[in-house]
Amino acid sequence: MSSFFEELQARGLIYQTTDDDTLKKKIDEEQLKLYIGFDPTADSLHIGSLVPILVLKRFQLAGHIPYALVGGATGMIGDPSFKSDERSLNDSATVASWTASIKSQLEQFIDFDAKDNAAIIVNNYDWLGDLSLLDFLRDVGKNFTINYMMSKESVKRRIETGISYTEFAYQLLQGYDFLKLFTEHDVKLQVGGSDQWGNITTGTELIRKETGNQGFGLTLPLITTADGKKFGKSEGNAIWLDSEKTSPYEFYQFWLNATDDDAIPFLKYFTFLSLDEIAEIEAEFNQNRGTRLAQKTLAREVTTLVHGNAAYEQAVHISEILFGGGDLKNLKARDIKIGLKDVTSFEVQESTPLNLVDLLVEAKISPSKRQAREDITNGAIYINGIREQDLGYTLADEDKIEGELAVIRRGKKKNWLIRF
Ligand code: 545
Repeated sequence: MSSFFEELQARGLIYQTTDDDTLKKKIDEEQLKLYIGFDPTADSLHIGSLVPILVLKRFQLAGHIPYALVGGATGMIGDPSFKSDERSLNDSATVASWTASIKSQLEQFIDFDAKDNAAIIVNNYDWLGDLSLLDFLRDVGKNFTINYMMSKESVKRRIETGISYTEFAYQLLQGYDFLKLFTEHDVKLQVGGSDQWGNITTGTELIRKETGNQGFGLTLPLITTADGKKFGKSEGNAIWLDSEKTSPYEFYQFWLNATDDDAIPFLKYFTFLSLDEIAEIEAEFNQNRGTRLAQKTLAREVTTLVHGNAAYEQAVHISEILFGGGDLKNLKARDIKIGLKDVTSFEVQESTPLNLVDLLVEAKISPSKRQAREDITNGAIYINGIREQDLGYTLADEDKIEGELAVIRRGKKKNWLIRF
């Protein structure tokens, strides 16, 4: 594909721009500096930030210079955009520590050593931190009417429920950042999710008023799923980029569980496979969706991007052990629970007998004592992946993975999760 702008369009990554034609020309013909901002609202980014992060990388691969802005200052205020309630303020030590974590996460994705277009990371605390209130009101605030600020979708939505003056002023801080980066770094384009449109256009407006020049904005679509479920959650939990908060196995499983309808668009948004490669995968996948080729490719590509190849291989290995057989002892209880979330689980009570024959009956793994004995002698029973043929076997502490659970398998496929 000759044009990078067209490639972004073909991937479904462009939701809205301030000026399609001029921007397309700039993106395709010049080396542009562009930025995306991330507020430290938690100690880690989650997959809701992945499309924007990868877009920074896409621009870099196309030769442009990406700026990642961490909102050390704006994180102390809270963006009201598309939030139905007022946020509670975080204290400055917390925000400072989250700023550091977010910064180091962003650093994994973009290249700070690229020869002609090294990425740059900035923190808006460096200029907003000691901007005086009087200067702010005179230099920034004077450019906007309350009417203009209230016309933003993000503010309008909150008029009924209420919005503090603090959050109301947020758009001016983000606008000021864009002006600052525009005048001092020649950053001409701000990118963000579609929820950021109002804040981005406050910036282009401020740039126009203060400098008479044109800044550009581009928004990305918010990712939705074909079945209308909220994207980015699994069993109600956010999928974080930090492997301590969401294990690489859980992360891998999340992508593997994408529906058939989501898998192809997700390949376009979340991977660097070319559109031609994706078209080939789609054709093959449509021949036989049972292969789950699209989901497997997606899970491989995104897990490798975020956690590296070794973590991806380990995730595949965990699946093989869980579903293909093998010793489960070295797996994490958490990963086992995720992998086996759909299997029947049995809660061990004080009164539950732990000798194998009785436990098989109690947990309804074998229908009767007679059958239980037969299953054991026939070699059909596995504890944590290891065959157990001793009729007198009693489950002991060493069978409890992290003291919490054991997996009993009967026959080739059927698993039970025994919870202690
Ligand atoms: C601050 C100052 C600027 C420019 C931008 C900002 C941040 C912006 C904002 N963005 C969102 C965000 O989420 C928290 C990240 C997790 C720790 O609030 N006002 O910071 C998200 N953003 C990426 C995309 C977004 C947006 O980081 O723009 O749309 C999500 O896809 O919600 O000068």
